[in-house]
Amino acid sequence: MIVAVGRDEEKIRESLEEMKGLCETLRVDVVEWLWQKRTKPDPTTYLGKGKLEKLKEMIEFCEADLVVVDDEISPVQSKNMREFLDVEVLDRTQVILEIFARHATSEEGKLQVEMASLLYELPRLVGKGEELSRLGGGIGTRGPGEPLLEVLRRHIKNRISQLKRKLKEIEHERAVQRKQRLEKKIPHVSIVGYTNAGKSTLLKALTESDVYIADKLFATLEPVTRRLKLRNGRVILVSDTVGFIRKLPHTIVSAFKATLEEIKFSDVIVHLLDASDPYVEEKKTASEKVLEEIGADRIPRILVFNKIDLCPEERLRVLNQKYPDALFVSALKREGLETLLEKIEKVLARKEIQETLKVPVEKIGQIYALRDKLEILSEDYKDDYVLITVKADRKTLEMVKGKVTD
Ligand SMILES: Nc1nc2c(ncn2[C@@H]2O[C@H](COP(=O)(O)OP(=O)(O)OP(=O)(O)O)[C@@H](O)[C@H]2O)c(=O)[nH]1
Ligand SMILES: [Mg+2]
Repeated sequence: MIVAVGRDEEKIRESLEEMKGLCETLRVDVVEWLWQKRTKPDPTTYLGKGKLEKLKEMIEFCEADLVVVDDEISPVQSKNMREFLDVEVLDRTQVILEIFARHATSEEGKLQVEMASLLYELPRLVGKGEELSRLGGGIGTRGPGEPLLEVLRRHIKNRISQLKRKLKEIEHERAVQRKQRLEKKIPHVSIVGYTNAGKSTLLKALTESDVYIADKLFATLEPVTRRLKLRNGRVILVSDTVGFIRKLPHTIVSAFKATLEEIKFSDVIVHLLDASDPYVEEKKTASEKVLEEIGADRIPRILVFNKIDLCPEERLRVLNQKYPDALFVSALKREGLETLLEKIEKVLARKEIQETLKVPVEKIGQIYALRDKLEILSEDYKDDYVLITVKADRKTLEMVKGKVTD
């Protein structure tokens, strides 16, 4: 059973459908949903009294054993609902956390998920006093007269600090790698977008590499980076990252800070959207919000509609009219990828400048060796030097000049 409250029927329906998808990802069968039109949820029971009774009847009728609330609910609401309905109650954040927990494979991913869960749990311990006293001791380090709740809170806090330290270390490693990357001047493109937009499929298609793809939500939790050679010979890095979702719980944003922040260091962002999704525009807005939240909203962005193979002409025409700068691709059928690569090339090139250098003949080899970082536009051989016009970003150009000019 999924329940929700809100004012706008259209919005609720859309969000409920998404929650259904989230549940299915967890292999939870959704038998029914119920929603209530009201400005704000009831502070103690989420749904109003009448609706709650109706929900209880429905649960008995369908023999449901789980209620999922499409919102983040308070400990009190959760406790009251559980007691009244006599079934397990999960909220939106818990469902997303559970998906993340099942999909995390790397050490970092697992630590981040644990961190997010604990951040969620901590302020919720209060409502759990009774359950805890039923659990009894068992934690073992309770000081004299220290209430069990306090012990648990202390344990969670300690674990959070421990996780923070570990994640800091990983973050540090990342920063080192990033520094090396920045020093090597390899341009970096991040593919971002709503979960299930096809980000991993696009990365795979662009780089012809093996990337995990699945028709489930949040299939990718850890960023994957691959090298790609553009047609002008330049090498770039392309990453795919954790998908966005509306109402992305802040405990997740905070725990996945390092992962999400990688996006901030890209030179170009490819914002991928599923053109066949009727809610594509809401998802676009939700993703833009996340980009803003992580401070990545000023990076040059290319809007790309994916899955055009699933769309009728008419729909593509409408989208094209509305978003004249957007590109249209099918990552699965590998359509439109050339145009996308050209566009990436162009956007990267905007940051570059060109200059004509006077290079002694014996040093020209050094310029050729840097071909994956710069573009040679023309060469004019004179007696003992070459006039060569190259295009690169300012720093590479400085570095080249230092090396090859007298
Ligand atoms: N028809 C069609 N399906 C596509 C296309 N691109 C991706 N898909 C399918 O969409 C589903 C999701 O693809 P992924 O690449 O895993 O999506 P993602 O954005 O990485 O998703 P998360 O990692 O879960 O956020 C898969 O079933 C893909 O096969 C496309 O161009 N056309
Ligand atoms: Mg993915």
